[in-house]
Amino acid sequence: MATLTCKNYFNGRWETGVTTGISTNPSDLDDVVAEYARADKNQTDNAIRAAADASSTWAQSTPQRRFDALDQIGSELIARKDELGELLAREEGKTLAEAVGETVRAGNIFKFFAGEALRQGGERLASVRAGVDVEITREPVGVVGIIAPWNFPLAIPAWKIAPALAFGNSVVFKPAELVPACGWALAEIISRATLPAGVFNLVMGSGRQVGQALVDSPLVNAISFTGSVGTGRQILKATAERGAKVQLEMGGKNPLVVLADADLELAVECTLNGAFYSTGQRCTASSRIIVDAGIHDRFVARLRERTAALKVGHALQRDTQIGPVVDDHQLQQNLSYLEIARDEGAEHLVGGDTLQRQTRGHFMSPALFLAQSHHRVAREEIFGPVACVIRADGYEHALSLANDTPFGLCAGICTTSLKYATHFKRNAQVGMTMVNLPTAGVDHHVPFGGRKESSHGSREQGRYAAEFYTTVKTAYTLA
Ligand code: TXE
Repeated sequence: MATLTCKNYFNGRWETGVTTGISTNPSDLDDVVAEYARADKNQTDNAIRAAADASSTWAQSTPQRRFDALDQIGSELIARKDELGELLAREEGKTLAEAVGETVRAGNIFKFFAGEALRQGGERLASVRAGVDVEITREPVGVVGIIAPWNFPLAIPAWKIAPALAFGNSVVFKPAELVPACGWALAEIISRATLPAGVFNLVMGSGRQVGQALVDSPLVNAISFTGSVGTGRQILKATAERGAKVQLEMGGKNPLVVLADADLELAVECTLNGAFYSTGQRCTASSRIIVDAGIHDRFVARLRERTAALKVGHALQRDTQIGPVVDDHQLQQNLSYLEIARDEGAEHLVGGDTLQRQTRGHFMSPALFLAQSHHRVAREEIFGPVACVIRADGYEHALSLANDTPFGLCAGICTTSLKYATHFKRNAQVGMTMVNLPTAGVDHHVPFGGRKESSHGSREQGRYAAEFYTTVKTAYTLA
């Protein structure tokens, strides 16, 4: 397949970088997906200045103008879903079906926020003082720095860029180094939406140079980040020091509780999807399967059988269910957790082998362990196709195991009991709960985010995105 040449986009122009990098196909390491421009701190600062210069023009643009731009971007993403989905599957390694689905989701997100641009409203109240009116309105924050991970290279940038633009902010977008072609393809579509020069900028390069420059720049008013807990914490410190607004989406170690009264096949299906689809590389993946003793042995036998039957292979092959691990570093991290699990006494049930396929790729069979809640494999985010089953004695025990984690993104339960489903929804210490559904797989028009170490700041997506991408003004008038 052809290698794409991907430039950066600053101030309405396509620019080469200071150096060039490559991205490779994790299903076929001999396939170079892209040669991309890598910016340094200087170039990033130039892009930030362009965004700052353009911000007042865009802040004053009409809602119709913003609607038209975002709607056009959304429509093009959806119209080109097959081609962009193929690029995404080729560069990131999720299956073609998942990648096409992600592309459509990204398009729908732009269309949702096109509508939000038109719906922006405020409040008007009578003052407590006679003859005074009070108006509460939302204004743009200014320049938003967007730092994205590799695992959803279209959807995550979409759910940050779309609200930023809808609410009148200018954007400097830094994609992850593993997926520059996806970032560039999205930027290329945005570049044709007739935004004023500088309103949207793409800067590819390293976290240390480009990411850090965004985090440190006094011209960047807000940072929206998704990635690892370690990087998120550094960004939190740096932005706190200079008083910038910040929103962080980080790790997860999401539980799926299976009660004795659950529909066995449905529970197994939810587990396979949540734990292993997208190669387990989702922050909402369920890697702790907490199973009541009443169903434990039947569930484990069926889950083991279904896990062993999953088809691992090239992301672009139609019958592949589990694509490759994204890169060698992530593969080694996954494999190291298998060692850790065995050393700590977890019982290995199936999988965890590196696999040879027709092309050279980072293929690994999904791994399943019987573990205890204190095992590292049951506590730390692995971010690969590795899940553990933990035995529970009844609902109360299962709930306390589910909440026994520093993370709090998503939690699921499989049960036919309304009583337990309702109690779980109210008492799981997370931002999102699922009943009889996989923990991964969320709608694009409602809030996304978690508690504890998973998230920091206000929610992403849906109407709640306005909290981050706007600042509130209260205006008093003597009538
Ligand atoms: O994340 P990083 P990586 C977890 C997952 C994975 C691990 C490492 O466990 O194995 O993180 O992935 C930019 N200042 N998740 O290396 O380093 C970086 O260039 C500013 C979970 O991809 O956090 C990239 O664009 N930016 C997560 C982005 O931050 C910096 C999704 C994320 O990179 C920077 C992804 C710095 N100092 C990874 N250093 C989830 N749960 O969804 C790096 N970056």
